[in-house]
Formats: sequence, structure tokens, C-alpha cells
Amino acid sequence: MSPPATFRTATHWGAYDAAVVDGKLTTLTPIADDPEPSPIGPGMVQAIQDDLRIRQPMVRAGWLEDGPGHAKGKRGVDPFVSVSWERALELAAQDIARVREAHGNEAIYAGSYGWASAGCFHHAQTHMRRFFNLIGGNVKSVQSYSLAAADTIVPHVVGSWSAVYQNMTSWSVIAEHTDLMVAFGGVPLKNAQIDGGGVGRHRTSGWLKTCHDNGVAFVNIGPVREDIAALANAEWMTPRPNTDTALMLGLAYTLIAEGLHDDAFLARYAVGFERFEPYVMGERDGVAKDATWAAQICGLEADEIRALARRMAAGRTMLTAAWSLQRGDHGEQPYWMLMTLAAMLGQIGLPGGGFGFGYGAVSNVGSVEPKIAGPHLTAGHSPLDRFIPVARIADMLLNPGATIDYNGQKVTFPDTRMIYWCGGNPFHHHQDLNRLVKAWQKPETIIVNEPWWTSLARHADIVFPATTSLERNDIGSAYSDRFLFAMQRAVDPVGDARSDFDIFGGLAEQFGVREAYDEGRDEMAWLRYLYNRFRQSSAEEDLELPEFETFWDDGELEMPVDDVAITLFEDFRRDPDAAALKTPSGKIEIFSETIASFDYDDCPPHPTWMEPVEWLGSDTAKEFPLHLVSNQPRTRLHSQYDNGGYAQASKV
Ligand SMILES: Nc1nc2c(c(=O)[nH]1)N[C@H]1C(S)=C(S)[C@@H](COP(=O)(O)OP(=O)(O)OC[C@H]3O[C@@H](n4cnc5c(=O)[nH]c(N)nc54)[C@H](O)[C@@H]3O)O[C@H]1N2
Ligand SMILES: Nc1nc2c(c(=O)[nH]1)N[C@H]1C(S)=C(S)[C@@H](COP(=O)(O)OP(=O)(O)OC[C@H]3O[C@@H](n4cnc5c(=O)[nH]c(N)nc54)[C@H](O)[C@@H]3O)O[C@H]1N2
Ligand SMILES: [Mo]
Repeated sequence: MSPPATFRTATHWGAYDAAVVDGKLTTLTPIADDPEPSPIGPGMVQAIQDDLRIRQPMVRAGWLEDGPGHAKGKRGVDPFVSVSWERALELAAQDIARVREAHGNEAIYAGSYGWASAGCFHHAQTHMRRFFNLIGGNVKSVQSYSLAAADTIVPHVVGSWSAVYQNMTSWSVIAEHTDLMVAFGGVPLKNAQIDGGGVGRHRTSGWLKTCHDNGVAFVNIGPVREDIAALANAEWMTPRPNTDTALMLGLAYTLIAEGLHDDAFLARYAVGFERFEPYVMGERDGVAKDATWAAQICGLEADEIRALARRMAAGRTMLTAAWSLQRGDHGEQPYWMLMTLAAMLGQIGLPGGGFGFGYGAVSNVGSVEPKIAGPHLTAGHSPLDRFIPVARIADMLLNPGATIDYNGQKVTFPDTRMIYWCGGNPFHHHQDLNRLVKAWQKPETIIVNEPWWTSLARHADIVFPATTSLERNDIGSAYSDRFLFAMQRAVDPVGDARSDFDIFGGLAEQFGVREAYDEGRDEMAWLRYLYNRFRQSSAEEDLELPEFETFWDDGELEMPVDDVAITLFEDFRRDPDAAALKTPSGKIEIFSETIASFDYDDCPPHPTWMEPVEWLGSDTAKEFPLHLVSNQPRTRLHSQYDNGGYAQASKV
């Protein structure tokens, strides 16, 4: 046996060294400098070359025999036949051309949501978009399953979601200044393993420990105790899932009733408190949203709620909510209410006070790492401007031509004849999968690039086998930290798999746009080009980076930049005129005239408790008393590497 060769690689859950013996991947070892490496990485070994890999281009037998448009429930049931690359590319290109000619590019949905793999060149969806942009575009998706409600409500309240996300108060500031961190949905370390594009160093559990050692008290509010690790010794409150807004209203009532809210802050930095307060006090509907009212809805003790409100007002308090809270029915409300509660406490913009979202949701939230946009591939310009909100896919397929309300706009669903998906899995990520399965039979053709026989690949007509990142060269660069990793090809492509770059290159060739698509560069030429472009823009900011070859041989590059220590909205607090928020009033909008103008039944103009469709306080819960919390999995990223060793070992 020859000695193992080692290759550096990067994943959404960290960087590893891959050992390969005789062409076979044997181990993935976390890089030495990562203080809390994720165990998902080593478990990839079992999956990369396993029997679930798709080894040749495959076509659904019924589609091949009867032609496009003959699904009739057979997608996901029919067998597949293997075809050559030449034939597969020709079939796909001919059908894309047919759909464009007969129905226009708006009949092609390539919204293709999903996490794909780390690597700034081989980013699956960017290649797909580069290709479609060259042939007239496609219907795309906007926003994410992660954060769509936050992304929509937060701008109405404080002006911008990205400004909040990118400037979340740093852990170092919390550790130094915060007395009490009240975390709705906790700070789940299981989730902090991950970050889009990678994690150079995992530090969240270290920060939790530092905070605890410094005397920061934690309250974990949610259904799962370990959403805050035992090392932080958090108190635990367990309201019924999906009732956080009611709990926060009960806290708000107590603050008002006991004169603990900050009138001066509300007058100077917020608008609309005077229209929200009567709702809380029950002056309009006769229902006081007091602690007793909240306790009944949430299944808590009223005294617990009152005591927490008093404690929040007594010291420096950081309020935070997990992303999961906005991923439920009326998901806008707990986020709006959290910001309102923080405004009432009057500590927004003070070190260690105010609010934040998603500490622990991914590794970078609160991190002291500077956020750096590393090398990246661009997709070009889309000639077609049609979109759907991402989670509307089943609605779109089932209701072509229907018009829906979306954040004050109208969106009309296109008549989708073709779907192209790559780097995601709707059969993992969509809600109500039975409805999706039904909707999925409607398009004439579905094309998928995938490394494995996932539920998505099994429900396609043409399946292109894609390589994994261990079968190609790339650069690992997460926007969330200062590290760049060489991702060195460790093993040969499994079977006849090709990279998404090669697959779309092959399709571009059929349409006569290959030159525009790949700009005459092969994989390594692209890596050099992207790296050098980044090196040059860094030099303009006086950051000297090594030459590509040095970086590539070292396997890692740490950018010479300092840690950050951010307090969210510090500038706004210091000078609310000069640093006005990007809301219509320039202030925090507790009441939003914009939202009032939408006149939506399910989103009143100030934070409001509305019963969710399903919850444990409803009448149906008497018959069905189990609430299933389908949170993010500890042992994988979504559906990825469920066939890996770590996830498999966790199975019951
Ligand atoms: N019940 C429930 N559902 C949820 C959630 C929940 O909490 N509960 N969370 C939601 C959230 S927040 C999200 S973000 C979504 C995630 O949903 P997705 O991002 O769609 O899930 P993944 O399993 O990461 O899908 C990625 C797919 O890309 C494939 N892939 C990886 N690398 C490559 C590549 O280089 N090329 C190609 N062509 N394919 C590649 C993988 O094999 C995998 O099948 O799920 C959502 N769904
Ligand atoms: N290991 C791992 N980490 C991941 C991911 C993964 O797939 N695997 N996915 C990544 C992605 S794409 C995203 S978007 C983030 C998502 O980040 P989050 O949305 O924060 O993650 P979740 O695990 O869905 O939810 C966090 C916790 O909220 C609690 N919770 C659920 N419902 C309620 C409720 O109604 N009220 C309260 N107070 N708490 C509730 C649950 O106990 C859950 O453990 O995670 C990222 N991190
Ligand atoms: Mo997500």
C-alpha cells in the first residue's frame, strides 16, 4: 500500500485535510487550528464514494419514450436509463430550446434554492445562472427558507436586514457588558457548526463559556434545553412553541404597568409607541396583554413573566431570537415584537444591550472576525425579471397565472414548463411535501445536477451526475471570516461525474455561447483569475496577499486584519439624525404606515399576537396534542451527508 497523500479541503462546516490511499478517500482530519471542529467532516468519508453516487447521466424511461410532458404521476416512480454525456447534453439542450421557443424563458423555473457546497468557483447555482443569463434568463426565486420573514419585516422596522445581520453586536462586547442575555430559541451550538461557504475557526462555544465566566446570565426560552449548552448554565423557560409574541407582549405590559419602559428613548428613537401601547393595555379590544393573559397562551406562570420583565429592566440586557421564530406562521410578529421590546428597554445602541438575531444560528453571528467578501464568481446580468418568493414553488406550479400579495407588491405566477435544479433539494427543504409531490408532476421536463440519488434526483427526468468538492479544485472563502483555503482535488470524479462548470459549459456549447460562458478559462485558470482579482482589490486597501502559488501550496491564508468589536446601532444612538435608519421616519417603526397601507389581514401595522394555524393552544390540539419541532439537524447540514458516518451513527 502506498502512503496516504493529503489534500486540504473546505466545507460549510469547516476545513479539513483529506487523506487518500490508492485513489480512495480514507480520512478527513480537522485542521489543527480549529478550536471546536465539527464532527460532520470526518463522516463525509463514507459518503463521497458510496453506492448512492450517480455515476452516469440518467434519463427517466417514460420521458425518453413518450417525450416531454408525459409525467402523469410517473416522476419518482419510473425507472431511469443511462445515456452518454453527448446524448444527455443534446436531449437537455434540445428541450430547453423547445420550451424557450414555444413558451418563452418565463416558462423555465431555475430558482434552484439550496446550499450546494463550499467553494467560490464551483458554486452550483452561479454556474446555472451564468448559463441561463446567456440564453435569455429564467424565472428566479428571492429570499430564503432561512430568513424570508426577517428579511421582509426587519427593513420596515429598522431599515435593513443586511445592516442588522452584518453588524450584530460582537460576543466580545456581550462578554464585557451584558448582564442578562434573554435568548428566544437559545444559542444552539449544533447550528454554529455551520456557515455558508465555510468556517475558518469555530469559536461560538468558547464565547459562550467566556460570557458565563464573566457573569453574563442566560435565559433560554424555547422547547429544547440544550439550545443553550450546559456550560453556560442557562435558566430555562418553556413556552408553547409559536407563542413567543404573546410572551413578549406580557413582558411589555409589565414594563408599562410598572413604569419600567424608557419613554425618552421611545420619543427620540422610535415612532408609533403611542399607537401600540393602547393595544398592549387592551384599551381598544378590551383584552389587556398582561402577564396573566400571556401565561395562559404560553403555558407559563404569570409571576415568571413579571419577574423576567423586571430583571430585563434592572441591568444591561441583550434580547435575541433564533431564526426559527420567524420561520413559523405569522413569523414577522416575534421579530417585530422583539425589536419593540428592546426599544422599550431603551438600550439599543449601548454596548451589550438592545437586540440581535440568530446568535448560534450560524458560526459568524456575533463573531469578532471581520467580514470579508473574498474571491467570487459573478453570474452576469439576467435579461428576464421574473421571480417568486422562494417558498412559493408548489403554489406556483399548481396555480399558473394566479396573482399573490408579496410585501406590498403583486406577483403573478408564470406557467412553468421546465424546472432546472442544481445544488439544493426541495424534497428536503419545502413545507408540505405531499403537496410538492403533486405539484412536481406538472412541468413537462425537470433537469437536475446532483452527486447523489437524493429524493430530488429521483423525481427528475434528466439527471446529470455532479462531482463533489473533493473531486475538483476550488478556493474556500466564507464572507464571515478572514481565512481562505485551498480546496485541492483529492480524488478522481466518481464514475463519469462532471463539475457543474463542465455541465453548463457543455450546454453552453450546444447553444453556441461557450466562449461567453467560460471566457476561455479552465478550472485552474479560473482559480488564478479569481484569486488575483481579489489580491488586487485587497492591495488597493493596503492588504498584501501572497501570490497564488504560495497560497495554493500553503493550503491556507489568514488575511492580516484585526478583530472587530461591534455594537449594533451605536451610530444611530449617538446621532439619530446623522445616522438615521433607512425607514420612512428614519427611526425604529413600532407602528409602520407602510405596512398599514398594505391593508393585510395577517400583518397589522404594529406587532400583534395572532393565533397560529397550528399550535398547542388550539382546539385541534385537544385531538392532536403533539407539537413536532423540526429544527436543524445536529449531525448533518440539511439533507447533506445523511449518508455520512456521523449522521448514520446517530440513527435510532
Ligand atoms: N422541516 C424543516 N424543513 C426545513 C428547515 C427546518 O428547519 N425544518 N430549514 C429550512 C432551511 S433554513 C433551509 S436553508 C433549507 C435547506 O435546504 P437545501 O439547501 O435545499 O438542503 P441541502 O440538503 O443542503 O441541499 C443541497 C443539495 O445540493 C447537493 N450538492 C452539494 N454540492 C453540490 C454541487 O457542487 N453541485 C450540485 N449540483 N449539487 C450539490 C447536495 O447533495 C444536496 O442534495 O431547508 C429548509 N427546510
Ligand atoms: N448542524 C446544522 N447546523 C445548521 C443547519 C443544519 O442543517 N445543520 N442549517 C443552517 C441553516 S440553513 C440555518 S437557516 C440555521 C437555522 O437556525 P435556526 O432557525 O435558529 O435553527 P433551528 O434549529 O431551526 O431552531 C433553533 C431552535 O429554536 C427552537 N424553537 C423552535 N420553535 C420555537 C418557537 O416557536 N419558539 C422558541 N422560543 N424556540 C423555538 C428549537 O428548539 C430549535 O432548536 O441553522 C444553520 N445551522
Ligand atoms: Mo437556512
